[in-house]
Amino acid sequence: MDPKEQRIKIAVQKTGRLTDHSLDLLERCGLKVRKSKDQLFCYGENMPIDLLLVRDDDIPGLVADDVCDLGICGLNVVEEKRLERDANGKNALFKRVYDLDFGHCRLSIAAPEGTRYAGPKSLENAKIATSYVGILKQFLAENSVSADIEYFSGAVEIAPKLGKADYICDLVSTGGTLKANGLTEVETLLESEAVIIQTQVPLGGEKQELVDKILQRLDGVLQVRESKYIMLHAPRSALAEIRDLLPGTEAPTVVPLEGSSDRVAIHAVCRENVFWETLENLKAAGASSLLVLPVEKMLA
Ligand code: PRT
Ligand code: ZN
Repeated sequence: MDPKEQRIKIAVQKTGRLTDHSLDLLERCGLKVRKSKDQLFCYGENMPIDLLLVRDDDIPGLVADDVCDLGICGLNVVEEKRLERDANGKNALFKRVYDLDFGHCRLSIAAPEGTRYAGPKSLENAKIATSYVGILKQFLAENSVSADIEYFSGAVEIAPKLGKADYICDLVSTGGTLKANGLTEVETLLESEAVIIQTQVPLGGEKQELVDKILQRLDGVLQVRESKYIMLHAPRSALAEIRDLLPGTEAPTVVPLEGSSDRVAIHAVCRENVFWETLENLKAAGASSLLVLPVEKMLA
């Protein structure tokens, strides 16, 4: 390795809900990594980008302390760590630069079913169990409510059953865990998804160029995920109607069909998924020979 080579370090969750998606996205951006035995450090073989595999809670700190240039983790963790640093009089030193549209969940307050909840004032003097002390404190302060916060590092949902809390404040995705524990959501504090954070320390020309390139490739990767290439034949007279039926299409290509004065071939990239209903509506509008193909790569 050239010692002067500028390499980017990205912190990624080692094992957890975000790991596969994060690694898959980076791979789709063209990165090939060599996994080392201890799996803590992955050397980028074809790009000057290395990965550090760590616990998600450590990611904002690693970026803030300039150990890593970028990090991928949940907005819930990013916000909590920012508030934690704030409370300790430290600057955040990391900024959110990209939303990744996976790892969706929300940080919510939940109460045992049957609890009468009439807005934040119902939390006055209540005991609330959470691992998200910073975000919860901020919510209570914004609503001028004073409550007892009980810190739980895990299994927050069992706190009411154990008699340790009246409410919980935890992440919810399908709501299954709450239901299984006889709890119901009463308030959402934060809508979260996986995001990329970057150090606030200026990276310097070469490194910043590389970061910009990765973010541009991510744009392409995220766009093609939903995109489909659609081909069909249709009467020229139905063009306007067909165009309106194609989801998320800008300018379709229209080509005359050999031996037919009336029918044309239409090719278009649809930026949204194409469902069976769309195909059935296109057919009803006069389309035939419908073909929908996945899009592999896209660069705007
Ligand atoms: O070991 P490490 O510290 O790295 O991992 P971790 O155990 O802290 O995190 P992990 O892997 O569980 O989650 C990583 C990130 O995924 C979180 O910080 C969120 O940004 C995101 N995420 C998305 C979730 C969920 N959905 C989720 N449902 N994180 C946790 N949950 C838990 C929640 O805490 C609750 O226990 O799942 C349960 C609720 O799920 P539902 O579907 O029953 O509502
Ligand atoms: Zn964690």
